[in-house]
Amino acid sequence: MMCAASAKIMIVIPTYNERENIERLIREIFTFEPACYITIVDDHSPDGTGRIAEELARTFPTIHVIHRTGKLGLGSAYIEGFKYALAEGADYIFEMDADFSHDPNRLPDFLEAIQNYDLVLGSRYLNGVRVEGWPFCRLLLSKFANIYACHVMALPVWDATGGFRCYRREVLELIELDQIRSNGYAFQIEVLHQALKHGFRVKEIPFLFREREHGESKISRHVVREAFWLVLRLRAPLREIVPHLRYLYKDYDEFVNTHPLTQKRMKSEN
Ligand SMILES: Nc1nc2c(ncn2[C@@H]2O[C@H](COP(=O)(O)OP(=O)(O)OP(=O)(O)O)[C@@H](O)[C@H]2O)c(=O)[nH]1
Ligand SMILES: [Mg+2]
Repeated sequence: MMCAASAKIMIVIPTYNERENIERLIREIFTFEPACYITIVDDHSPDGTGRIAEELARTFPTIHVIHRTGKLGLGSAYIEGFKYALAEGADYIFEMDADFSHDPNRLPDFLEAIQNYDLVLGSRYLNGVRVEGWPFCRLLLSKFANIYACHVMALPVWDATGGFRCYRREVLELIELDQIRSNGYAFQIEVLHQALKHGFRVKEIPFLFREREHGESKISRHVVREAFWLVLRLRAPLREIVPHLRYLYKDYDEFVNTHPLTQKRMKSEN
């Protein structure tokens, strides 16, 4: 297995109006992972985030900026970033928001976990709720969205919509990125679903999500509707949902290991 020291790590950060955050975030990332590469995907932010990113790329040679023509959506920004990371030979590819909701000091924990798994999810809802700064209604929406998605799709996780993740390159190589059309929460759910369908080993690690201090949220009603319909479209057959419920609340590791899709991959590998 590849050891983290020789692996190429790339962090993909989509940005839209993150002027107050981007530079500080980059500097913090480098204090925790000095050898990593960063790809910023900016959608022609009206507040000039793209220009700041460009200046940062001149200072730090391991930063690359993808400038897009306008606000084309979060999912497609990730897909462009992932494709670039694969083309550049990255071994471990991170998804991370620019607004400090995802604390860079946790990057080493993801890298430790990815040594034994294919996809590591930062989880707000594994063994409790770890969200700071959200109004109760927003928390309720997010928590219920995850209960709904994970149960209806029989996903062996507690947080399927989070955007703090680390992928082995093999996962992104096998997933059909061009088939993914969703943009908000649905994007995260769809990529996770595809990874599980291919039988990749998924691990959740708990992290504390903090609401942004600077800048504005880009979340919309459309994002919620999109996720609702995606989950129904990708719903699991009842025979998968029943054992899912039995295990999920009992022995989580056993559940992941006996998940029918993981079993399928193990068989195909032997
Ligand atoms: N390139 C690009 N980035 C986007 C787009 N929409 C959001 N982002 C970025 O994606 C990340 C997550 O977006 P947020 O607006 O923070 O969405 P959220 O985390 O669900 O909501 P809040 O944190 O509550 O504001 C941030 O880094 C945004 O700047 C987009 O259309 N294009
Ligand atoms: Mg955010």
